[in-house]
This record gives sequence, C-alpha cells and structure tokens, in this order.
Amino acid sequence: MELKEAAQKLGVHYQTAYRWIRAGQLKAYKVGNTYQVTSEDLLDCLSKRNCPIAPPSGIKVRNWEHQASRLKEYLLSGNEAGARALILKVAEGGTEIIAASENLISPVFRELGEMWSTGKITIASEHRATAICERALACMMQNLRGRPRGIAVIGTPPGDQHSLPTSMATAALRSQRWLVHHIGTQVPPEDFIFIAKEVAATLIVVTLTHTPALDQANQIETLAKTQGIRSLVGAPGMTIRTLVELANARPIVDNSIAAIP
Ligand code: B12
Repeated sequence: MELKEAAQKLGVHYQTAYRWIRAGQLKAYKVGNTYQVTSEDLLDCLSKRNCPIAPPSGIKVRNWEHQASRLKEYLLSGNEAGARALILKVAEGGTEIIAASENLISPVFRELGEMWSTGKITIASEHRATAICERALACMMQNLRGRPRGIAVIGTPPGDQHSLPTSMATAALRSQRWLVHHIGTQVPPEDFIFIAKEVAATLIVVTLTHTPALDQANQIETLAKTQGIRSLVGAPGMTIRTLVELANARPIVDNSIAAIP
C-alpha cells in the first residue's frame, strides 16, 4: 500500500509516517517517487508501538478454529506480540471485535479454563494470557467520531473477579459508538449507581461470570431501575453479540421513572 494509506491505518499524519521510515521504525520500499508499505510491515510497526489507533488491514477469516489454536499457542507461550497482531488482524483493528470475541477469544479462554481447572496450566499462565488479551483489546478501543449512541458504565459486581468480559464488552460497545466508562471488577452496587449518575449514563452493563455474585448483580439492577437507568446483566454463556443487540435496541420497558433525589 502507499504511504498515505499506511499512515491512515496507523492513525498518524503522512509526515509522521515518513519520519518513522527515516528513523527505521516503519519499513518501506521506495518505488519511483513514492513509498510502499507491506501489510506485514504495517502490522509489525503496530505491534511494536504500544497502542495503535487505527485499524490495520483485516483478513477474511475462513478457519476460526485454526486462528484460535494459533492464539492459544501464542498465549500459552507468552508471545504477546504474536497474540496482539493476530487479534488485531482478525478483528480488523476493532471493527470486527464482536466476531473476534465470539470466535477467537471466548473459545480460547474456555479451553484455558478447562486446562486450568484440570491442572494442565497454572494460574500464572492464565493470568498472563488474560493480561495479554486485555492489552490487545485496549489497543482496539478507538474513540469513534460522531454523536455517541449513549453512555454506558460497565463492570462486575462484588464477588466477581473476571475482568476480561468487561474489557470485551467495553471494546464491543465502543466499536458501536457507545461512550463507555469501564469501571472494572467488584464494584459495590451503590458505587456503580453513583458513577452512573455522575456521568449521566443511559445504560449499565453488569458482566457476570462467577454466578455466586448474581445477588449483587441483581442489586445493581434494582438500584438502576429506581434511578431510571436501563441495565443489562450478563450470565455465563451469553455472548457479546447479544449484549450489543440488547444495548443497541430500544428498551422494551420504559423504566424512565422519576429518579429518587
Ligand atoms: C481467567 C479466569 C479466572 C481469573 C480471572 C482473572 C481476570 N483478571 O479476569 C481468576 C483466576 C481470578 C479466576 C477466578 C475464579 N474462577 Co475463573 N475463569 C477464568 C477463565 C479461564 C476465563 C474467564 C474469562 O475471561 N472469560 C471470558 C470469556 C471467555 O467468557 P464468556 O462467557 O464468553 O464472556 C462473554 C459474556 O460474559 C459476554 N458478556 C459480557 N458482559 C455481558 C453482558 C450482557 C448483558 C450480555 C448479554 C453478555 C455479556 O461477553 C463475553 C465475551 O464474549 C474462565 C473460563 C471460561 N470458560 O470463561 C474461568 C471460569 C469462569 N472460572 C471459574 C471458577 C470456578 C473460578 C473460581 C471460583 C476458582 C476458585 N476456586 O477460586 C474463581 C472465582 C473468582 C471470583 N470470585 O470471581 C469457572 C466457573 C465455573 C462455573 N460454572 O461457575 C470457569 C468456567 C473455569 C472452569 N472451567 O472451571 N478465574
């Protein structure tokens, strides 16, 4: 591709990309008066830089199972650059985050969960894999221009330490033009509501992976209702696609009842 296109995909000005070539940070070939950059070199540059802003050119995934097994290998060997480049590539830099979550990240983590529960991998390997995926997802979280669909607050209730689903939900909703406040794990119900009111949230998303925390999730839902804020509570087995569909759909019940002062 031409340097102009590469710069666009890197999310930088043409002159910046040119400077990177001069500095040896981006590989390019001079053809006549122009510079050409290959997709591989673009990805290499993206994975070396901390947080790419714009999408690299995507690939059409024919065999998700094959890609999932590659991701598993990268995660188990701690090959962060490989895992990140693969996730960014199949997720088309963030635009296909839903497909990447469902077909790539979730199946791999289900497998890692099995390996962990049967003692085939240690908790250290699991933590490393989770951290690698969270950083890859962070690289895809672009702030899309234009009017947001709404303002969402995403987190887990007290008792649920699983953070990756909150990151996936955040990346997915941001890719759908939601303005998301990602508040992480184990947030007390009152604080969930406090921040939701503070940022004038129109939606609260409670991710639930550890089912004993359901009571706390229900409390958040109840409190949200009293404040007239729509809420969605996840459950193991529910998908990111369902979340996006529910979030983007108009609320079936209008719960915009008078807020308690
Ligand atoms: C990583 C991990 C951990 C890490 C978490 C680290 C971290 N920083 O996140 C740690 C080590 C802390 C951990 C702890 C535990 N874990 Co754990 N963990 C996992 C693992 C391997 C991955 C979790 C994950 O990130 N999943 C992400 C994806 C893969 O899950 P998903 O369901 O597809 O997520 C989707 C939905 O949540 C959806 N979604 C999100 N939000 C919303 C909202 C709405 C409205 C909708 C519709 C959808 C939606 O989008 C997500 C992405 O597609 C899973 C394995 C698994 N099958 O998931 C076990 C797993 C969830 N853990 C399990 C267990 C048992 C535990 C512990 C109880 C172990 C223990 N004895 O201490 C503790 C509980 C801790 C707690 N109180 O929360 C079990 C749960 C079994 C069960 N049926 O409840 C699993 C399934 C492993 C297993 N096979 O046994 N865990």
